[in-house]
Amino acid sequence: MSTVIKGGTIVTADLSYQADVLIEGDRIAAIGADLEGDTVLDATGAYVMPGGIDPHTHLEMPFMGTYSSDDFDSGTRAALSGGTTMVVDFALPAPGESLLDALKVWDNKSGRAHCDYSFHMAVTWWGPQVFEEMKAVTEKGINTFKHFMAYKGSLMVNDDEMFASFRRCAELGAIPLVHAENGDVVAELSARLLAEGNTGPEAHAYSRPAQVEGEATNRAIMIADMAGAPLYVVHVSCEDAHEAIRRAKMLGKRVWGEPLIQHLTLDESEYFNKDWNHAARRVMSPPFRDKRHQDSLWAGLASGTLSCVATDHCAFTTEQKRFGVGDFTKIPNGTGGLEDRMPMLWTHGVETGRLTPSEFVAVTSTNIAKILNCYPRKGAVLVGADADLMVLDPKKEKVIAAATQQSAIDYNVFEGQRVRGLPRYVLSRGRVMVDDGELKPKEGHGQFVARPPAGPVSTALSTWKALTAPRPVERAGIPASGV
Ligand code: DUC
Ligand code: ZN
Ligand code: ZN
Ligand code: ZN
Repeated sequence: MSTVIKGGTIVTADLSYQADVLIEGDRIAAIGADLEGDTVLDATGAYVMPGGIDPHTHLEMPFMGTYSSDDFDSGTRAALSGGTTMVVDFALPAPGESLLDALKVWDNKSGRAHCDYSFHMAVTWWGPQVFEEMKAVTEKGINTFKHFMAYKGSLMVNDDEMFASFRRCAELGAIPLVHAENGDVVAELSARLLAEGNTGPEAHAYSRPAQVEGEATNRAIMIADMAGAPLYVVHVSCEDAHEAIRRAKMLGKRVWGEPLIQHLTLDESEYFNKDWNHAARRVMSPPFRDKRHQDSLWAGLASGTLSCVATDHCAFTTEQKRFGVGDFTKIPNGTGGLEDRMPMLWTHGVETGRLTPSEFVAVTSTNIAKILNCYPRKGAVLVGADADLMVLDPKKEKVIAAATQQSAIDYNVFEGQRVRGLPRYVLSRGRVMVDDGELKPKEGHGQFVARPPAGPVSTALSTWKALTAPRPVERAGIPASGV
């Protein structure tokens, strides 16, 4: 059985050109003119691009006393219907829990996936067991370790733990990820706001100003530099964090930043909506910011100082959000977006001229595959690559509505937005999952994508070398002890 996508314009992160794509089994078999196949998908007037990769999701995650409401079934259906063909979810050991045990839990849950997936591993505590298990985790094809600098008292790791873990990452050729917010300051501000009677969702935004993110981003970059590790900063939401990343990049450090589609398109005014439910449904960390920060994020995507667009998809129902009535710190943090990331970015990015179609492909797919080390199996339209493809129709449009979404929650933070650039076809390893706009899911079709360490980390410009080099006294033949 072969399939040919005919008559479209192929768009990659590098270039656009007219060609047909022939798929045999789960791979791309040929790219060229006048190809023939058993099944023909008409891509006339449309763009053929690598399926989206969402590098940041939380499906069925235990968090803040509940579980996020999209699992690998509804979550990956949502992904596919929006043109995303791979998700990278976070295996989350509770503090004290074995990393390998957590991985088994995530392995089980992901059996329902409709599209391919991979995992990051969260480091939520530190000790000899974690040090040992990190190696075993990389051997299972996971080369990314996430650190929460916020959520004091639960998931947060301190600087000494982060430094030790980053050094371990460097040794293993793995990449540390950070959720960069100063958890101590957030805890202080939250307690003070509550004591002053500020209990509503808008206080969530006051408790996490841009400075807490800027400070933590700077700190993580410096710690990574001292550890000789690269760094991937998730959900960069503000100029303060972006500035730190820009500066690090200019100094030759391997630091990547990931803004979310929510921060690019929604702003802090959402928290001042008089409807408590409306505001609480948009509570996530970091919170939405003002236009100045949004402009900075868009500029970062265009200039390349920010690399990937994700969702941090972590969906809670209104009923779950209402756990926080009377105390904003109990509103489960998280919003959805998996289904909407690609059309929202196309509409607000490409249609406005902020991004070119190739930049769109880069930040939704190719850059992510390269950084996370699954390129060119994923993120590419190349012979031999997995046939994870989207045929994007720039004229096809809809109005986003919870009533018609795949996600299991009862609202959508983008409700009412008119978007264009919807998928005409989506293929996951050769199987047509969206057929002429209609989702044809297949539970269990998704496979784990191994992403082993890419090899020794380049520490070219890192201060780690200087820190570990012989000291002046040792070079002079005097023992370091001075004796
Ligand atoms: N932020 C959220 O809003 N939800 C999940 C975890 C996170 O860091
Ligand atoms: Zn986070
Ligand atoms: Zn509303
Ligand atoms: Zn997250």
